[in-house]
Amino acid sequence: MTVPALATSPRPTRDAYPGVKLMLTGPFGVGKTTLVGAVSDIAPVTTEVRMSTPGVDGTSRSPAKTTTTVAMDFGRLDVDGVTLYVFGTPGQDRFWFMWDAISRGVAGAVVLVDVRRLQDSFRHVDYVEHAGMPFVVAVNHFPDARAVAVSDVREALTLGSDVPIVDVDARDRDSVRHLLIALVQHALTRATAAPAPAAALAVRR
Ligand SMILES: Nc1nc2c(ncn2[C@@H]2O[C@H](COP(=O)(O)OP(=O)(O)O)[C@@H](O)[C@H]2O)c(=O)[nH]1
Ligand SMILES: [Mg+2]
Repeated sequence: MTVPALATSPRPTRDAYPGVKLMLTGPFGVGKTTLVGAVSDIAPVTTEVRMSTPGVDGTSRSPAKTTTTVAMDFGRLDVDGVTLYVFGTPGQDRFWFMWDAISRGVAGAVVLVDVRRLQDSFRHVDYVEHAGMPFVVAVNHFPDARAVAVSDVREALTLGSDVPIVDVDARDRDSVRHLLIALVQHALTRATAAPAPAAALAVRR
């Protein structure tokens, strides 16, 4: 039996994808849902639910936080006629499998960090590094966080000198737009600097 709608729908291709897909990742409570909500031109899609057992996901730094993002956050914004799609990773470890789906086809990633617990972001940095995607590290400043030098963040996260580190206020639209533009510029710089892979050359011939 064939399902007509499925049988006739063209498969979406990369060329037909009318915008730039970006990934947003970072530990629980670092401000991902806040960031997407601040910057999105559309009502952000979020899968925020009340936590059944507060504390399970490491809420010690966000004791007032009573919700968690189950699957992902999604927002969309226009920057000079280019549409950016922002996909935030889920807050809970058991949804780790979603990361590969979210990371497919992304132009780059933001790793959001909290300087009070940089170690919580190690695996997020590891993930984007191993995936080989361009990324920027964004420091979300919480009121009781002490000022930390950019060089200390770079050293603590063992980041290469080419990885931009950007300050952000996840609640502020302009600040988040500035961050996402920095990411797109970084991705473009990397794309133009990198030699074209052999496979790509072969099909373009
Ligand atoms: N003061 C301050 N609070 C923030 C900031 N970003 C997020 N928050 C708060 O931190 C808590 C966790 O943010 P949330 O976006 O849910 O984190 P997520 O788990 O990464 O999605 C929420 O109560 C936010 O209101 C920020 O830049 N400054
Ligand atoms: Mg969230």
